Amino acid sequence: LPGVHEIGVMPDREVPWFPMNIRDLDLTTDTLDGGAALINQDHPGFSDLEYRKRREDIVAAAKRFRHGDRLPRVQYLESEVQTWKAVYVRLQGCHRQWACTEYLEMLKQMELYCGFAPDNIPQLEDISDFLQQRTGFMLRPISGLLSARDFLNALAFRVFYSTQYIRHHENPFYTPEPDICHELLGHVPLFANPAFADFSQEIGLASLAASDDDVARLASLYWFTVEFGLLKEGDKVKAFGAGLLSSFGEMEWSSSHTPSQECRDSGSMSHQERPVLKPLDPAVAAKEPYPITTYQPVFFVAESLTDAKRKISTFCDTLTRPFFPQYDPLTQNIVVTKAI
Ligand code: HBI
Ligand code: FE
Repeated sequence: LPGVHEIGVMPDREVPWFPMNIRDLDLTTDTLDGGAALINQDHPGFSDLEYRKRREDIVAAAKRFRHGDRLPRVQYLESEVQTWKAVYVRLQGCHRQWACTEYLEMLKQMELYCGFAPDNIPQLEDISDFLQQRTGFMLRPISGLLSARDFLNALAFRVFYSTQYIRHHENPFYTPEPDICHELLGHVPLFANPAFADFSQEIGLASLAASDDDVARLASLYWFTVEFGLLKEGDKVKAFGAGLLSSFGEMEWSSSHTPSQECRDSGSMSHQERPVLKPLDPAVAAKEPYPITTYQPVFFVAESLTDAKRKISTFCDTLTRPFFPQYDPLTQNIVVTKAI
């Protein structure tokens, strides 16, 4: 195997296949829906043939992509920019109130260097170049939802899969699947933060050759941190999870222990119920059930992003595998340094 060094005793157990070099990610881009991009009858764009055709074009470029290629640039349509703008403007007020400082500072920089603006949908290529200079993270275009294993495995290489199409214009504030608004306004800014980048990669490394049960645990941990994580800032609780940062409804709900008039959207949440906030404990988060189509009943609160990094790192060390993989950024190989 390329990249395997210093194996004392070869593991005699079979482990699930995993990418050993960053190029191997070219082999794991099969999406769960076989590339139809999850348009089913519930999807707002289901019966809009023009929308479907447009998505197919954008998705086709993602499918042709191979490691080392330039990231496809999309010439977005005026109607797509309008959808983006509606989301961008709607989120700005909520971010000021509920986004963590690290996110706000990075969004400002991305406005300066990556073309983030209400009237412009930024290009993955520009963002990826920026992230590589900050934390070594890079973006890779993808046509839709991957398996949790394939998705998490890429994080070991500091690669984040990003969709490039946009939600249907009829409903700018709802999407049943990831889209460019969720990726860019939710995920991307924090990958420029070193602690965040590090723990994302740790989850990725822990997922390589992991058992199906451990992949499910890591997907759950990912969900409660990268997607829906909260952190403390003084006496306030702020959002760092992308599912929160890209949805004013979720942000409002997660912070409904401190109700606000400004971002309240009447009827968007049940007023009797409040979410439960728990201190971040990865072992607990890894087992916590979560709904994917309704607001989250439970959130985990980290002390800070470095606190999350420390706790996630400790947790990942508790998962047992026949070997211990590390990433060598010089060769872009996974290196197995210790047989256990
Ligand atoms: N695939 N493209 C894509 N984007 C995601 O955010 C994503 C995924 N597959 C699986 C997944 N997320 C979740 O299972 C995470 O919890 C890993
Ligand atoms: Fe996401």
